[in-house]
Amino acid sequence: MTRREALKFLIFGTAAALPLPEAVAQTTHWETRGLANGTHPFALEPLPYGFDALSPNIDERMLKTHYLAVHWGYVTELNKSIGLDLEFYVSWAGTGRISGTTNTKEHWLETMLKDPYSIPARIRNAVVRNAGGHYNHSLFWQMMKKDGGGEPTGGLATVIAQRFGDFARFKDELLNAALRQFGSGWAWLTLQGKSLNIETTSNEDSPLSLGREVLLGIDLWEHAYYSQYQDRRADYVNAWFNVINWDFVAKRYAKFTS
Ligand code: MN3
Repeated sequence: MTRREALKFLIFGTAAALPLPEAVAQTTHWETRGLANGTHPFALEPLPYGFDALSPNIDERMLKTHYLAVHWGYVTELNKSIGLDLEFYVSWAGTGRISGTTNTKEHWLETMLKDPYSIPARIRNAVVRNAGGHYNHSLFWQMMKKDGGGEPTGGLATVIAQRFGDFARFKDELLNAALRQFGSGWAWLTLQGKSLNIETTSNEDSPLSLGREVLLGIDLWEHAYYSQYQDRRADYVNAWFNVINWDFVAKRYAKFTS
């Protein structure tokens, strides 16, 4: 299935014939020097829930398009741009760094974002842009869940209260940052050392490139909310708070601080 066919499918297709995400990922054909189909390093990982799981906060059609068209596009373009420099690709493949587990690929993705100058100059911009898109969206799906929301507990709740006063103030601050972000981008709760911060990035820029770790983030591109919320970005952000997967956020906090 080509991207054009997938898009056509999203618009005109029926639920019964919906392709599996894995199938979409496997049919992400790309042609480049020396690399056969099927050897592309990155794939669209399955969503951890169904397309209707976040409804009504994030409706099925919007999530489907976001995942199958937007995220898939980043993965496809990331593979294509990496494939334009066979030496760069082989430098990872040759040492076995991409032949193993998903973790290994995650490590590669993180390395590219933390140290963009490790990427050959002529493919750097395209790789960083699409690696950011892939990384941000891969986390975004996991940061949400069916029947999520509420407030964090345990150590994460304590540091949020210490840093922001209380959960309500934290929520206000994140909402305000999201509203102030001009144009496409993301609002984040990040970790720098042991310090929590709310910040925003433009386009698909990753906090990793600024030396931070990501705990939580919200996609502020219009494709993430416009079809359901139009220009009511605040309504979207408030609804998103109802689907946050705080367990996932707490695990990330523990991973980076323990
Ligand atoms: Mn997006």
